[in-house]
Parts: sequence; structure tokens; C-alpha cells
Amino acid sequence: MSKFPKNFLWGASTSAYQVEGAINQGGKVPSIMDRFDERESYPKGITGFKVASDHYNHWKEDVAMMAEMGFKSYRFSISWPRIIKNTKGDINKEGIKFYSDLIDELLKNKIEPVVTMLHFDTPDFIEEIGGLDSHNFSKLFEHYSKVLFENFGSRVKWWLTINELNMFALAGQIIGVISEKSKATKWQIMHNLNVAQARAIRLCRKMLPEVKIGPAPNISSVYPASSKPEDYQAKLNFDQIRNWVFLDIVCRGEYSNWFKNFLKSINQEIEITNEEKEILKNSKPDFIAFNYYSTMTVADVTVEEYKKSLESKSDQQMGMIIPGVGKAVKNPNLDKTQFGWEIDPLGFKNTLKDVWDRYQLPIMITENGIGSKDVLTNDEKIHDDYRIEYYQKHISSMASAINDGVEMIGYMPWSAIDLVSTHEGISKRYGFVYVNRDEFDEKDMKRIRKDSFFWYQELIKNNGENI
Ligand code: BGP
Repeated sequence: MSKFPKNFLWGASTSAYQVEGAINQGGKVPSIMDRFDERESYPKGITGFKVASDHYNHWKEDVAMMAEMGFKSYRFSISWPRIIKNTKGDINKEGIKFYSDLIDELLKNKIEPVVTMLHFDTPDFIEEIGGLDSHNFSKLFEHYSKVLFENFGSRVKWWLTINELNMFALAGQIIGVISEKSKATKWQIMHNLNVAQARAIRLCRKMLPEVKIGPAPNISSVYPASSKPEDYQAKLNFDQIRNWVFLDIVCRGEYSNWFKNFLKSINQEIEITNEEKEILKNSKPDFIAFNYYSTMTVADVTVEEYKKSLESKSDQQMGMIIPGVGKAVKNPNLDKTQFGWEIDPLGFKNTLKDVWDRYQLPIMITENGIGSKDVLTNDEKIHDDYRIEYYQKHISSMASAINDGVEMIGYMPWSAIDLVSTHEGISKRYGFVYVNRDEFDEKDMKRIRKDSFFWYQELIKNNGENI
């Protein structure tokens, strides 16, 4: 087995709205995620994002934990509504200071900041210009990007544009990112996000030619449910709609023929201006970051099944159904997490190889992990051997992909510390560090090292050699 590269970025991830809390502190203006738990569609009996892990008030302690684990990198997101106050683009100095201090503290501890510019928490003020439905969205995002590059560009060498742009567009209602006022199709929203991403990349090239920037979608290999040709066709279609459409546009600069035909087949169009076409053409990334949790298995779908699915509750990982494309089904060959997500380490290796073969750009993993109901023992320990096993298998798969020639930059699983899940509360824990709070009892927020903390510390120390 070949070794991980010398400067491999071992670390972990978080996102602002899931970890920071403090939604009314430090001059932050409201975001779409602040009140997600007040919506009818939000599952009952679980916490929202108002307090989260209170990282906003514990960040120094949290960075110290990361340093103790030996992190080489930390992937976090900057909250747009902490930085920009309104559509005029006025800057919140307190927000700049918060992230500036965080970045300095990371660098002091020799941890490379890997910064996501937008991880789901769009500011409410975007509604004043038509929200995600509007072409103006990308212009506001470009202005926000400029502020980020001006303030942090000399210290941050790795930038990620928009987290899971594909899930944003395809499963936006489930993860709460699409406003109830939105009237546009998911394809128009996807396009507006694509242009926003392209504008940020283009601007980054101009302002900071020496730094690296890339997209961060959620990518996974797709299996057909059977050897029926219709199921295989569903697999090919899903590969496109879930993965390649989103990477082709950023890596190749235009929408693929498959996608244009797909839009025709469902009688939909997206509005693209000539200026946008040009911008999309000139915004190639330096690397591809992606999030991987599991593979997907799909079958052919009938119109009746599709209509029925609209009434049922689904999940961004497991419950996808798209007319004319296919539907996600369970894979009986895979084990599942406590929350029903399938576990597929071999699929991870194959996904890495597929992405590498198709685009030949270095790859960074920005999320991977297992959500579980961790138990705190009386002597304040968390024996999360299932998490260690999950990582052991996935990191071995990654080593094997490297051995097969895939160029990898880093691995930043989800998550550095416990935080609030997109729609399953704080009880679905992912961290190496336990945060002592329950759904509605905020307790003392004490940070406690899980068994996986010590395991990962050892792994990083040996640069993954002992895997
Ligand atoms: C990804 C998101 C993260 C994160 C993760 C786990 O889709 O980028 O924000 O939450 O999935 O999902 P969940 O929180 O639903 O378990």
C-alpha cells in the first residue's frame, strides 16, 4: 500500500450554522437556517440551529482540541450573514474579526484553514433581490466573495465555493435551504448557484492567483437495482443528475448534452444570459473537493410512483426520486448506520477513481462520517468503536485509491466536533469531540474527547501508515 503524500491535509469539517449558534450575537443578520425549526416541515422533537454547539463562544477551546488531535487542516464555513449586513453590501466588522481571529489561531497551531464560502445559510436579505430564483443572486455572492478574498485571502490558501451545490438544488426543501417564497424550478436555482460559483472562481483567479479554489458537491457512485436494462438506464441517468451535471459545468464550462436533452424531455428550460455563458466558460477549478457518505442504488420509476412519493417524507441521502430519471432504493448488500444511511467503503474507493478518471484534478474529501447516538458513560467516556471502524475502512479505501493512482490532497471528515444535523438534531452525532448538550437541555456544553479522538490522533501522527 502506498503512503499518503507528505503534506496530506488530515483534519475534519464543520459548517457555520450547524456549529456556531449565537445567531443574534456579533452583529449577525438573520439567515434562512435560523428559523428552519419553526417551519411546519421541520421534524418535531429536535433542536434547531439557534444555539448549536455554541462554537461562536468556544472557538478557542475547539481549536485547541483540533491541535491536540494533530490536525493539519480544518474545513469550516464562513457565515455570509455574519459578514454582510444587507443588499448594499455593508460589512459587519465584528464578523470579519471573528473569522480573522479563528484563522490566526489555526495558523498559530499550524492548521491550514480550508474555507467554504457558503454552506446552506443564505442571508434573509437575498429575498429583497429575488432570492435564489434571481440572476441577481450571483452578483451579491460575487460581492461577498470579494470581501472574503480581501480580508482573508492572504492567509487562506484553500477555498471551497458552495457546499453540496447538487444537494442544495436537488434536495433543497429537505435541508431547508430553499425559501417558501421560491417559485423557480430546481434547475433554475441550480443554474443561479452555478453562476455564483463561477463568479467566485473567476474573481479568485484575478485577486489571488496563488491560492487554490474548488467546488464541494456530494458525489457517490450509483448502482442499478438489478440487471434489468431499465434499471441500468436509471443508473446512468442518476450518475448524470446527481454527480456529473454538477461537476461538468464547473470543470468543463458548459452544460452537457445529456442535461440539455433531459431538460427538453421534461419540458423545462433554464434562462441563461450571454454574460453568464461566458462566466461559466472561464471558471475552471484547481481541484475537486467532495463529500461522500454512501453510494446510491436506483431503479426505474413510473409516473404513479413519482406522484405518490411527493406525499412521503424523504431524506437527502436515501430518498431521491426524479421523474424520467429514476428512484433511490435500498441496497440489501450494505450495512446501515443507526440512522439508516448505507455504509459502503468499497464504493468510496470506486467513487474516488471515477472522479479522478473523469476530470484528472486532485481530490480533497471534505465530508465523510457516521451519524450515531453516542452514549456518554458515567466516567465521561464515549466508546464509539463503530466510528473508528467506519473510518478505518474508508481511510483504507482511500489509501487503495491512492495506490491506484488517484491524486489526493486531504481528508476532512464530518465532523470535527459534535454539531446539529441538517434535520435530525444534535442526537445524530458525528464528532471526534462530544459536546455535552441534549436536544433541548443545553447543559454545560463541555467538550469531551471520544475514543475516536485518540484513534484519529494516532493515525495523523503516523500519516495514515498504520491503517
Ligand atoms: C451533508 C452536509 C452537512 C452535514 C452532513 C450530514 O449533506 O453538507 O451539512 O450535515 O451532510 O447530514 P445530516 O446532518 O443530515 O446527517
